Amino acid sequence: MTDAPPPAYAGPPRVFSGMQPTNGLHLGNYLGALQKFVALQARYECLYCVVDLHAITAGPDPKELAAKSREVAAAYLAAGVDPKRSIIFIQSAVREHAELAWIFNCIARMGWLERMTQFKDKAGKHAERMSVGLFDYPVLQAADILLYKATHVPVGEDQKQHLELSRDIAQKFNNDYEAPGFFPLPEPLIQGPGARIMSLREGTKKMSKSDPSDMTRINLTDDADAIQSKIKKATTDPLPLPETAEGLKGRAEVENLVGIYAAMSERSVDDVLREFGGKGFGVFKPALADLLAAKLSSIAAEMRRLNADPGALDAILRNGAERARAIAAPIMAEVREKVGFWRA
Ligand code: AQP
Repeated sequence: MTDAPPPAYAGPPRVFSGMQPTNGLHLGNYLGALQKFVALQARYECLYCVVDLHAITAGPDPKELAAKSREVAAAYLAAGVDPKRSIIFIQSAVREHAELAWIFNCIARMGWLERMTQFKDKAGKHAERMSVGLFDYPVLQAADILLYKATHVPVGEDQKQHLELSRDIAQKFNNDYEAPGFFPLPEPLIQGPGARIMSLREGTKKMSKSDPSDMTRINLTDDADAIQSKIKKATTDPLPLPETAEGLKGRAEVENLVGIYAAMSERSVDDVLREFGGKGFGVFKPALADLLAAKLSSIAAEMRRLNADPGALDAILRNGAERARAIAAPIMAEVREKVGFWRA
Protein backbone atom coordinates (compact mmCIF):
# COMPACT_ATOMS: atom_id res chain seq x y z
CA MET A 1 0.00 0.00 0.00
CA THR A 2 1.41 3.45 -0.90
CA ASP A 3 0.80 6.63 1.08
CA ALA A 4 -1.68 8.98 -0.61
CA PRO A 5 0.01 12.24 -1.74
CA PRO A 6 -0.75 15.24 0.52
CA PRO A 7 -3.70 17.30 -0.70
CA ALA A 8 -2.69 20.02 -3.15
CA TYR A 9 -3.58 23.67 -2.64
CA ALA A 10 -7.21 24.14 -3.58
CA GLY A 11 -7.61 27.94 -3.34
CA PRO A 12 -8.28 30.36 -6.19
CA PRO A 13 -5.52 31.29 -8.64
CA ARG A 14 -3.94 34.64 -7.83
CA VAL A 15 -1.01 36.61 -9.29
CA PHE A 16 1.56 38.52 -7.23
CA SER A 17 4.66 40.35 -8.42
CA GLY A 18 6.75 43.35 -7.46
CA MET A 19 9.57 45.64 -8.45
CA GLN A 20 12.08 47.51 -6.36
CA PRO A 21 12.03 51.31 -6.21
CA THR A 22 15.80 51.51 -6.50
CA ASN A 23 16.34 53.28 -9.80
CA GLY A 24 13.90 54.06 -12.59
CA LEU A 25 12.54 51.05 -14.48
CA HIS A 26 14.19 49.91 -17.71
CA LEU A 27 13.28 47.94 -20.80
CA GLY A 28 14.22 44.63 -19.12
CA ASN A 29 11.76 45.30 -16.30
CA TYR A 30 9.13 46.22 -18.88
CA LEU A 31 9.51 43.22 -21.18
CA GLY A 32 10.43 40.71 -18.45
CA ALA A 33 7.65 41.61 -16.06
CA LEU A 34 5.54 44.72 -16.56
CA GLN A 35 4.14 43.78 -19.95
CA LYS A 36 3.02 40.48 -18.43
CA PHE A 37 1.44 42.27 -15.45
CA VAL A 38 -0.88 44.02 -17.88
CA ALA A 39 -1.76 40.92 -19.89
CA LEU A 40 -2.51 38.79 -16.80
CA GLN A 41 -5.19 41.15 -15.48
CA ALA A 42 -7.70 39.73 -17.92
CA ARG A 43 -7.41 36.21 -16.45
CA TYR A 44 -6.43 36.55 -12.79
CA GLU A 45 -6.91 38.53 -9.61
CA CYS A 46 -3.57 40.39 -9.51
CA LEU A 47 -1.56 42.15 -6.80
CA TYR A 48 1.29 44.36 -8.00
CA CYS A 49 3.55 45.66 -5.29
CA VAL A 50 6.32 48.25 -5.12
CA VAL A 51 8.78 46.41 -2.90
CA ASP A 52 10.38 49.17 -0.83
CA LEU A 53 11.38 46.77 1.99
CA HIS A 54 13.56 45.04 -0.60
CA ALA A 55 14.94 48.36 -1.83
CA ILE A 56 16.45 49.26 1.56
CA THR A 57 18.67 46.16 1.41
CA ALA A 58 20.81 48.31 -0.91
CA GLY A 59 20.47 51.36 1.38
CA PRO A 60 18.95 54.04 -0.90
CA ASP A 61 18.52 57.66 0.20
CA PRO A 62 15.58 58.03 2.66
CA LYS A 63 14.83 61.43 1.15
CA GLU A 64 14.17 59.78 -2.19
CA LEU A 65 12.60 56.44 -1.32
CA ALA A 66 8.95 57.54 -1.19
CA ALA A 67 9.30 59.48 -4.46
CA LYS A 68 10.90 56.48 -6.16
CA SER A 69 8.15 54.21 -4.86
CA ARG A 70 5.54 56.54 -6.36
CA GLU A 71 7.50 56.54 -9.61
CA VAL A 72 7.41 52.74 -9.89
CA ALA A 73 3.68 52.74 -9.10
CA ALA A 74 3.24 55.37 -11.83
CA ALA A 75 5.08 53.07 -14.27
CA TYR A 76 2.67 50.22 -13.46
CA LEU A 77 -0.29 52.47 -14.17
CA ALA A 78 1.26 54.07 -17.26
CA ALA A 79 2.00 50.65 -18.75
CA GLY A 80 -1.66 49.69 -18.40
CA VAL A 81 -2.21 48.11 -14.98
CA ASP A 82 -5.79 49.02 -14.09
CA PRO A 83 -6.15 49.98 -10.39
CA LYS A 84 -9.84 49.04 -10.38
CA ARG A 85 -9.11 45.55 -11.55
CA SER A 86 -5.70 44.94 -9.94
CA ILE A 87 -4.33 45.85 -6.52
CA ILE A 88 -1.38 48.27 -6.69
CA PHE A 89 0.31 49.03 -3.38
CA ILE A 90 3.53 49.76 -1.52
CA GLN A 91 4.99 46.81 0.40
CA SER A 92 5.85 48.67 3.64
CA ALA A 93 2.19 49.75 3.97
CA VAL A 94 1.26 46.14 4.74
CA ARG A 95 3.24 45.16 7.83
CA GLU A 96 2.42 41.48 7.55
CA HIS A 97 5.12 41.14 4.86
CA ALA A 98 7.82 41.60 7.51
CA GLU A 99 6.01 39.40 10.03
CA LEU A 100 5.66 36.46 7.64
CA ALA A 101 9.27 36.92 6.50
CA TRP A 102 10.42 36.38 10.09
CA ILE A 103 8.44 33.16 10.38
CA PHE A 104 9.89 32.03 7.04
CA ASN A 105 13.39 32.87 8.29
CA CYS A 106 12.85 30.11 10.80
CA ILE A 107 11.77 27.73 8.01
CA ALA A 108 14.42 28.44 5.36
CA ARG A 109 17.85 26.80 5.79
CA MET A 110 21.16 28.67 5.53
CA GLY A 111 22.30 26.23 2.84
CA TRP A 112 19.30 27.11 0.66
CA LEU A 113 20.18 30.81 0.76
CA GLU A 114 23.88 30.22 0.28
CA ARG A 115 23.08 28.73 -3.13
CA MET A 116 21.35 31.90 -4.40
CA THR A 117 23.34 33.20 -7.37
CA GLN A 118 21.83 36.70 -7.30
CA PHE A 119 23.33 37.33 -3.84
CA LYS A 120 26.69 36.03 -5.04
CA ASP A 121 26.51 38.30 -8.11
CA LYS A 122 25.50 41.37 -6.11
CA ALA A 123 27.92 40.78 -3.22
CA GLY A 124 30.88 39.77 -5.38
CA LYS A 125 33.92 39.31 -3.18
CA HIS A 126 32.46 41.41 -0.35
CA ALA A 127 29.72 39.16 1.07
CA GLU A 128 30.75 39.87 4.66
CA ARG A 129 30.15 43.60 4.13
CA MET A 130 26.65 43.15 2.67
CA SER A 131 23.52 43.66 4.77
CA VAL A 132 21.87 40.59 6.27
CA GLY A 133 18.76 41.87 4.47
CA LEU A 134 20.39 41.41 1.06
CA PHE A 135 21.25 37.81 1.95
CA ASP A 136 17.72 37.27 3.25
CA TYR A 137 16.03 38.97 0.28
CA PRO A 138 14.58 35.76 -1.24
CA VAL A 139 12.91 34.85 2.07
CA LEU A 140 11.11 38.20 2.14
CA GLN A 141 10.19 37.54 -1.49
CA ALA A 142 8.62 34.21 -0.48
CA ALA A 143 6.65 36.05 2.23
CA ASP A 144 5.46 38.66 -0.30
CA ILE A 145 4.02 35.96 -2.52
CA LEU A 146 2.63 33.57 0.08
CA LEU A 147 1.08 36.28 2.26
CA TYR A 148 -1.60 36.39 -0.44
CA LYS A 149 -1.42 32.68 -1.28
CA ALA A 150 -0.45 33.75 -4.79
CA THR A 151 -0.26 30.87 -7.24
CA HIS A 152 1.44 32.60 -10.20
CA VAL A 153 4.34 35.05 -10.29
CA PRO A 154 5.26 36.90 -13.51
CA VAL A 155 9.01 37.59 -13.43
CA GLY A 156 12.06 37.70 -15.65
CA GLU A 157 14.40 34.73 -16.01
CA ASP A 158 16.77 36.13 -13.32
CA GLN A 159 14.16 35.42 -10.63
CA LYS A 160 13.68 31.71 -11.41
CA GLN A 161 15.92 30.49 -8.58
CA HIS A 162 14.20 32.75 -6.02
CA LEU A 163 10.84 31.33 -7.07
CA GLU A 164 12.12 27.80 -6.52
CA LEU A 165 13.12 28.85 -3.01
CA SER A 166 9.58 30.21 -2.39
CA ARG A 167 8.22 26.80 -3.37
CA ASP A 168 10.65 25.06 -0.99
CA ILE A 169 9.63 27.36 1.86
CA ALA A 170 5.92 26.84 1.19
CA GLN A 171 6.41 23.07 1.06
CA LYS A 172 8.43 22.97 4.29
CA PHE A 173 5.94 25.19 6.14
CA ASN A 174 3.10 22.90 5.04
CA ASN A 175 5.07 19.85 6.24
CA ASP A 176 6.47 21.30 9.49
CA TYR A 177 3.11 22.64 10.65
CA GLU A 178 1.15 19.64 9.42
CA ALA A 179 -0.89 21.86 7.13
CA PRO A 180 -0.92 20.03 3.79
CA GLY A 181 -2.02 22.30 0.96
CA PHE A 182 -2.09 25.39 3.21
CA PHE A 183 0.30 27.40 1.07
CA PRO A 184 0.29 26.94 -2.72
CA LEU A 185 3.58 26.15 -4.45
CA PRO A 186 3.79 29.29 -6.61
CA GLU A 187 4.55 28.93 -10.31
CA PRO A 188 6.84 31.40 -12.06
CA LEU A 189 5.49 32.84 -15.33
CA ILE A 190 8.72 33.42 -17.21
CA GLN A 191 8.10 32.40 -20.81
CA GLY A 192 8.08 35.01 -23.52
CA PRO A 193 10.52 36.79 -25.77
CA GLY A 194 11.48 39.46 -23.18
CA ALA A 195 12.35 37.06 -20.36
CA ARG A 196 16.02 38.04 -20.37
CA ILE A 197 17.05 41.39 -21.82
CA MET A 198 20.78 41.98 -21.79
CA SER A 199 22.95 45.06 -21.34
CA LEU A 200 23.36 47.14 -24.52
CA ARG A 201 27.11 47.05 -23.99
CA GLU A 202 27.73 43.44 -22.95
CA GLY A 203 25.55 40.66 -24.29
CA THR A 204 26.34 38.34 -21.39
CA LYS A 205 25.25 40.74 -18.61
CA LYS A 206 21.57 41.38 -17.90
CA MET A 207 20.18 44.88 -18.37
CA SER A 208 20.06 46.20 -14.83
CA LYS A 209 18.99 49.26 -12.83
CA SER A 210 22.14 49.09 -10.75
CA ASP A 211 24.62 49.08 -13.65
CA PRO A 212 26.69 52.25 -13.12
CA SER A 213 26.52 53.10 -16.84
CA ASP A 214 23.22 54.50 -18.09
CA MET A 215 24.30 53.62 -21.66
CA THR A 216 23.74 49.91 -20.86
CA ARG A 217 19.96 50.28 -20.55
CA ILE A 218 16.91 51.94 -22.04
CA ASN A 219 14.95 53.61 -19.24
CA LEU A 220 11.18 53.82 -19.56
CA THR A 221 11.53 57.60 -19.26
CA ASP A 222 14.21 58.02 -21.97
CA ASP A 223 13.19 60.37 -24.78
CA ALA A 224 13.62 59.61 -28.50
CA ASP A 225 17.07 61.29 -28.64
CA ALA A 226 18.40 59.27 -25.69
CA ILE A 227 17.03 56.06 -27.22
CA GLN A 228 18.59 56.85 -30.63
CA SER A 229 21.96 57.55 -29.06
CA LYS A 230 21.97 54.43 -26.82
CA ILE A 231 20.93 52.10 -29.65
CA LYS A 232 23.44 53.71 -32.05
CA LYS A 233 26.23 53.07 -29.52
CA ALA A 234 25.02 49.56 -28.58
CA THR A 235 27.70 46.91 -29.11
CA THR A 236 27.33 44.87 -32.32
CA ASP A 237 29.75 43.29 -34.81
CA PRO A 238 30.70 44.08 -38.42
CA LEU A 239 28.61 41.29 -40.00
CA PRO A 240 25.12 41.85 -41.44
CA LEU A 241 22.09 40.41 -39.62
CA PRO A 242 21.61 36.67 -40.23
CA GLU A 243 18.68 35.27 -42.21
CA THR A 244 17.47 32.94 -39.42
CA ALA A 245 17.50 32.67 -35.61
CA GLU A 246 20.11 29.89 -35.91
CA GLY A 247 22.59 32.46 -37.25
CA LEU A 248 22.38 34.46 -33.98
CA LYS A 249 24.31 31.78 -32.06
CA GLY A 250 27.57 33.16 -30.67
CA ARG A 251 26.44 36.76 -31.37
CA ALA A 252 24.98 37.61 -27.97
CA GLU A 253 24.70 41.39 -28.49
CA VAL A 254 23.01 40.98 -31.87
CA GLU A 255 20.69 38.31 -30.50
CA ASN A 256 19.70 40.73 -27.73
CA LEU A 257 18.85 43.59 -30.11
CA VAL A 258 16.86 41.32 -32.43
CA GLY A 259 15.09 39.84 -29.36
CA ILE A 260 14.16 43.35 -28.19
CA TYR A 261 12.78 44.18 -31.65
CA ALA A 262 10.75 40.96 -31.68
CA ALA A 263 9.38 41.46 -28.15
CA MET A 264 8.46 45.12 -28.75
CA SER A 265 6.76 44.41 -32.07
CA GLU A 266 5.15 41.17 -30.81
CA ARG A 267 6.67 39.23 -33.70
CA SER A 268 8.86 36.14 -33.75
CA VAL A 269 12.65 36.43 -34.11
CA ASP A 270 12.47 34.57 -37.43
CA ASP A 271 9.87 36.99 -38.69
CA VAL A 272 12.07 39.97 -37.76
CA LEU A 273 15.02 38.34 -39.50
CA ARG A 274 12.94 37.75 -42.64
CA GLU A 275 12.67 41.54 -42.81
CA PHE A 276 16.20 42.50 -41.72
CA GLY A 277 18.33 39.42 -42.58
CA GLY A 278 21.28 40.36 -44.81
CA LYS A 279 20.94 44.07 -43.90
CA GLY A 280 23.50 45.97 -41.86
CA PHE A 281 23.12 47.71 -38.50
CA GLY A 282 22.94 51.05 -40.30
CA VAL A 283 19.42 49.96 -41.30
CA PHE A 284 18.41 47.86 -38.28
CA LYS A 285 19.48 50.17 -35.44
CA PRO A 286 17.45 53.23 -36.55
CA ALA A 287 14.41 50.97 -37.09
CA LEU A 288 14.81 49.55 -33.58
CA ALA A 289 15.28 53.00 -32.05
CA ASP A 290 12.13 54.29 -33.80
CA LEU A 291 10.12 51.29 -32.62
CA LEU A 292 11.28 51.76 -29.02
CA ALA A 293 10.66 55.50 -29.06
CA ALA A 294 7.16 55.03 -30.47
CA LYS A 295 6.20 52.37 -27.90
CA LEU A 296 7.81 53.97 -24.84
CA SER A 297 6.88 57.62 -25.46
CA SER A 298 3.23 57.12 -24.44
CA ILE A 299 4.31 55.33 -21.22
CA ALA A 300 6.78 58.12 -20.39
CA ALA A 301 4.16 60.81 -21.03
CA GLU A 302 1.62 59.06 -18.81
CA MET A 303 4.25 58.62 -16.07
CA ARG A 304 4.98 62.36 -16.18
CA ARG A 305 1.26 63.12 -15.90
CA LEU A 306 0.83 60.77 -12.92
CA ASN A 307 3.98 62.01 -11.16
CA ALA A 308 2.70 65.55 -11.43
CA ASP A 309 -0.34 64.63 -9.29
CA PRO A 310 1.03 62.77 -6.24
CA GLY A 311 -2.29 63.21 -4.38
CA ALA A 312 -4.19 61.14 -6.94
CA LEU A 313 -1.44 58.51 -7.01
CA ASP A 314 -1.41 58.30 -3.19
CA ALA A 315 -5.18 57.74 -3.17
CA ILE A 316 -4.74 54.76 -5.52
CA LEU A 317 -1.93 53.40 -3.33
CA ARG A 318 -3.93 53.83 -0.09
CA ASN A 319 -6.84 51.98 -1.64
CA GLY A 320 -4.47 49.26 -2.89
CA ALA A 321 -2.92 48.82 0.58
CA GLU A 322 -6.37 48.46 2.17
CA ARG A 323 -7.39 45.81 -0.35
CA ALA A 324 -4.07 43.98 0.06
CA ARG A 325 -4.42 44.04 3.88
CA ALA A 326 -7.93 42.62 3.60
CA ILE A 327 -6.50 39.54 1.83
CA ALA A 328 -3.38 39.26 3.99
CA ALA A 329 -4.92 39.65 7.47
CA PRO A 330 -6.99 36.41 7.59
CA ILE A 331 -4.15 34.40 6.01
CA MET A 332 -1.72 35.77 8.60
CA ALA A 333 -4.19 35.00 11.41
CA GLU A 334 -4.22 31.37 10.27
CA VAL A 335 -0.42 31.32 10.07
CA ARG A 336 -0.15 32.63 13.65
CA GLU A 337 -2.53 29.95 14.84
CA LYS A 338 -0.60 27.20 13.03
CA VAL A 339 2.71 28.42 14.47
CA GLY A 340 1.12 28.39 17.93
CA PHE A 341 1.51 32.02 18.96
CA TRP A 342 -0.38 33.22 22.02
CA ARG A 343 -3.69 34.88 21.32
CA ALA A 344 -5.67 36.99 23.80
N1 AQP B 1 17.28 42.30 -17.86
C1 AQP B 1 16.09 41.82 -17.56
N2 AQP B 1 15.38 41.10 -18.46
C2 AQP B 1 14.15 40.62 -18.17
N3 AQP B 1 13.54 40.83 -16.97
C3 AQP B 1 14.21 41.54 -16.04
N4 AQP B 1 13.90 41.93 -14.78
C4 AQP B 1 14.92 42.64 -14.26
N5 AQP B 1 15.91 42.75 -15.16
C5 AQP B 1 15.51 42.08 -16.28
C6 AQP B 1 12.64 41.62 -14.13
O1 AQP B 1 12.08 42.83 -13.67
C7 AQP B 1 11.42 42.63 -12.42
C8 AQP B 1 11.90 43.69 -11.45
O2 AQP B 1 12.76 43.22 -10.54
P1 AQP B 1 13.41 44.09 -9.39
O3 AQP B 1 12.92 45.46 -9.35
O4 AQP B 1 13.27 43.29 -8.16
O5 AQP B 1 14.89 44.17 -9.86
P2 AQP B 1 15.91 43.06 -10.22
O6 AQP B 1 15.32 41.78 -10.63
O7 AQP B 1 16.90 42.98 -9.09
O8 AQP B 1 16.60 43.61 -11.52
P3 AQP B 1 16.97 45.06 -11.91
O9 AQP B 1 15.76 45.81 -12.33
O10 AQP B 1 18.02 45.06 -12.93
O11 AQP B 1 17.55 45.70 -10.61
P4 AQP B 1 18.98 45.53 -9.98
O12 AQP B 1 19.96 46.14 -10.90
O13 AQP B 1 18.86 46.32 -8.70
O14 AQP B 1 19.26 44.08 -9.77
C9 AQP B 1 11.69 41.19 -12.03
O15 AQP B 1 10.58 40.40 -12.40
C10 AQP B 1 12.87 40.80 -12.87
O16 AQP B 1 12.90 39.43 -13.18
